[in-house]
Amino acid sequence: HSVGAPSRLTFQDYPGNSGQSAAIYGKLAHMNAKKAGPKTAKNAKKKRCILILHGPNLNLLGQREPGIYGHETLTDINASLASQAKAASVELIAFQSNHEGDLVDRIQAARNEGVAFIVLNPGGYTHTSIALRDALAAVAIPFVEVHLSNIHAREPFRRHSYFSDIAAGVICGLGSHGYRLALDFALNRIR
Ligand code: CA2
Repeated sequence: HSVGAPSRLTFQDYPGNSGQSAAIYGKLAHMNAKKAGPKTAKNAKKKRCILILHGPNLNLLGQREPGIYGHETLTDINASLASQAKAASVELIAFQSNHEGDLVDRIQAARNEGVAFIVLNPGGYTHTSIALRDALAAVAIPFVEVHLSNIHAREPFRRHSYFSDIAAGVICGLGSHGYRLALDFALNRIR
């Protein structure tokens, strides 16, 4: 990853349904195509992808406080998530920023990019950011909130999150495995 810059981890098209439902989908698509005429940009199937969003200081992973946050770097985690998404033929976008406004911009942009699901570790903004919460509520893209550490077993100020009540779910305390579980959930949800 690079701080402040999005990294496209995979570029594969979302394949849509598979097996029996693919056959049904194909048939319906064919019937609709007859009625609607040739495919236009408007009715073309939109690509769906998953956005992994990392908040402030998570660029330091693996370099400091391994006792709390583990030994893996953010690059390691993103690479692992990328291969997980690739195996499911889904495109993944990973973005980390130390700046609240950049994270808000990234969430707003997601609406126009076919992002179907967000996996979010808001970092320290978990406990402070109404702006990030408002952005997620505005785009109405479902998300899972992930924390490496168990925020309920630490200082009292970490117990409150501005995101948990509007999240599809919350995972905390499972280290980097939490991201993989969240992505697994997201991959199943958008199928
Ligand atoms: O446990 C988590 O994932 C947190 O979201 C991490 C945030 C913290 O403010 C939240 O309460 C819980 C902090 C991220 C800081 O990451 C560092 C990584 C390595 C070294 C120092 C900080």
